Parts: sequence; C-alpha cells; structure tokens
Amino acid sequence: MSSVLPLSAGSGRWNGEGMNANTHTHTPTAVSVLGLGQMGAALAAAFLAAGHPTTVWNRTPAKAEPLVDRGAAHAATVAEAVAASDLIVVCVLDYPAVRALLGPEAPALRGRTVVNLTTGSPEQARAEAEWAAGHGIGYLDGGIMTTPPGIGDSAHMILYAGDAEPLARYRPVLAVLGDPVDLGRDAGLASLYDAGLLGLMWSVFGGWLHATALTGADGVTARDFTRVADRWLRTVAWFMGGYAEQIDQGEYPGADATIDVQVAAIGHLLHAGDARGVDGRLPRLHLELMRSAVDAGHGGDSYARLIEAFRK
Ligand code: FVH
Repeated sequence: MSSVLPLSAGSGRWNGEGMNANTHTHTPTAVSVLGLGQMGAALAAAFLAAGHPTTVWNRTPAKAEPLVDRGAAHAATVAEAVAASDLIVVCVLDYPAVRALLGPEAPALRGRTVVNLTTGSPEQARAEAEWAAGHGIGYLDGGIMTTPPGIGDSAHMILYAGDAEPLARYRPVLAVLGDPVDLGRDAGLASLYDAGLLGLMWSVFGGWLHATALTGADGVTARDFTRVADRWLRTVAWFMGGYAEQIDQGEYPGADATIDVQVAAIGHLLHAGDARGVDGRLPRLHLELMRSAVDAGHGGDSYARLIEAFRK
C-alpha cells in the first residue's frame, strides 16, 4: 500500500468564493475515488497514471487490490477516503447508493468537492446538488461519454454541470479522465445530455445494425459496410448542424430535401429489407413519423420538421 503524497501548494479546499492559489496548476492533487467497479477502477487508474495521489474505496474491498499494487492508497471506510482528499470522485451503481455513502459523511465533506460520475436522471442530479449546497459541499455532476477502455483519452468527452469554481479548480485533474465539457451551472444538465446522447447512440446503433443486416444479406461484410457508414455519419452530422439552426428558428424550409422525397426513399429501404427477410420495424417507425408530418401538410418541409412529432 502506498502512502499519499502531500499536496505541493495550498489546501485545494472549496470555499464557495473564488479560486485559490492552487487553481490551474498541474501539481499532483490528492483525489479519492469511491466505487471501483469497471468504470471507477478505470478512473482511479487514470488518476494514478497521471501522478495524482489516489485513495480508493470500494464496498467490496478486494477490488482495490490491483489499484493498490499500482500505487493507490486503500481506504478501509468512506470516512477515511473523504479525509484523504479534498476532491472526491464517486462512481457507483446509482444515486441511492451515492447518497447512502455520502450522507453520513456530510460534515466531513464540508468545504470539499464531490464529483459524481454515477449515471442518473436530471432530477436526481439536481437533488444531489441541492443536498451538497445545503452542506457547504462543492458539487459537480458528470456524464461519462465513453466506456472504461476510453478513459484517459481526450478524444472522449466527460460532461460536467454544477458549481463553477470547483470545475475551474479541478479541471486539469479531471482532464486526465477525458476532455471535460462544461455544460453550465444547472447540475441536471450533464444527466440530461447523457440520456439524450445515449438515445442518439441507440438510434445510430439500431440504424447501423439494420443496414448491416441488409447489406450483409447480399454478402457485404460488416467491416466493409462500416467503413462507408463511418464517412456517411460525418455527412449526417453536417446535415444535423443545418437542421439544428432550423429547429432553433422554428422554420423548416425543405430547400435541401423534403419529407415527401424521403418518404419515397424509405420505401426503397423497406422493399429491399422485405425482399431479404430483414426486420423492418425501425424503418417503419421512421416512415410513421414522416407520414404524420405529411398528413399535417408538411411534406414540403425538411426532415427537421419532425421535431414537432417528438415535442407532443
Ligand atoms: N461501464 C460503462 O461503460 C459505463 C459508462 C458510462 C457511465 N457508467 C456508469 O458508471 C457507474 C458505474 O458503472 P460500472 O460500469 O463501474 O458498474 P459496475 O462494474 O457494476 O460497478 C458498480 C459499482 O457500484 C458499487 N455499488 C453498487 N451498489 C452499491 C451500494 N449500494 N453501495 C456501495 N457501492 C455500491 C459496486 O460495488 P461492489 O459491488 O464492487 O461492492 C461497484 O463498485 C454506473 O452508474 C454506470 O451507469 C458506466
């Protein structure tokens, strides 16, 4: 078991007023990680690799052993982990578990910062932020937009929302996990974006798997199809940029491609799928949404008009 290195300057404590002398330094910063499941272990490993003195705690203590072998200090209790660092990163199953761990430690957490990277709802995140504020605890809610192997790679985003000052203070430390994206002071926004982005991911996965089954029925390998799909997704992202402008303006001119044209195009997809015995539930759902816009007299608008179908 390694000992925790001393901080090189200042206490690093959050006082709710402004940055102290530690702000924006890249000096080793003590951090405690609560929860060493697949993700928590990856987070702790990234802090250790970056040279930050890392204290770890897990409900099942054996999971700490590989991290202790790499230089982490093991805390036998949550209280010990809280006492070891002013920056406490929590990544456990859900928010009830977070509160069960942190609740009894509220007095000891006063003046420290909790970064909660557990997945939950915006409402849970806001409640946690309110609880933290009520106890004088700096609070950041986070959404990890990658899987454990992606931790430590700045190509991947970690979303943060909550108190500004702790984010400014600990940004260089948190940056070793992934690119920190600040979504603002409403602590619920990281969870809200996280949920929306996961929904986007599942839609993309669904469309990609459907298309891979379709092309695979004629002998195309998933790898060959995916090489082309990868480029197509970049074009789709470009479409989305233009459509986002339309949505924010509330006007959907079909100057690039109309919904009418896309209703015709999706018919070819359905035909090709039916002819190959491919499940067509996903494209049929899209067709249903498009038809609702056509039936309401918006066939000449762009695809962005379908936002109205989701807003009901
Ligand atoms: N794995 C991933 O790719 C995703 C990426 C996006 C973010 N999620 C969220 O991260 C949280 C943890 O997920 P995980 O993958 O690390 O999950 P597990 O490997 O199953 O580890 C769960 C840890 O939670 C501990 N735990 C569960 N319940 C309690 C409790 N009541 N009290 C204290 N700790 C608890 C568990 O402890 P143990 O079973 O080892 O004793 C693990 O440390 C999650 O919100 C994802 O949505 C990951």
